Amino acid sequence: MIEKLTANELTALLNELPGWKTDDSATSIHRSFKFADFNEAFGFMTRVAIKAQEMDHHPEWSNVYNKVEITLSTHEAKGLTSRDAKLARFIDSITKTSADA
Ligand code: H2B
Repeated sequence: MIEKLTANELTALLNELPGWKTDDSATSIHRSFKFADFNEAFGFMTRVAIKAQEMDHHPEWSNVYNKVEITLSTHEAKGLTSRDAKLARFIDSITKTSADA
């Protein structure tokens, strides 16, 4: 069973990835993205989907035209783990800051 991030690890992660915020119970992180149009949003989602499938770690997300909402959590651990950190880092690495909603 994968371990949850410690409080210190979570604080460090949020400092490293300032676009992401935790929910009140600190069991997930969330970020909103806004793209030029649906084509860009769906292209982004496709890249995230391929990575998620490779990692066997999947986002909760929604898309409305050019907006994408992503929540990351590790169901198996009922909280945040290094898998969420890795996927969030990947997502940020393929996203320009202008995609912040
Ligand atoms: N994604 C997320 N976010 N959390 C999980 O615990 C998880 C997953 N578990 N994707 C994986 C799939 C598991 O169900 C399969 C069987 O490996």
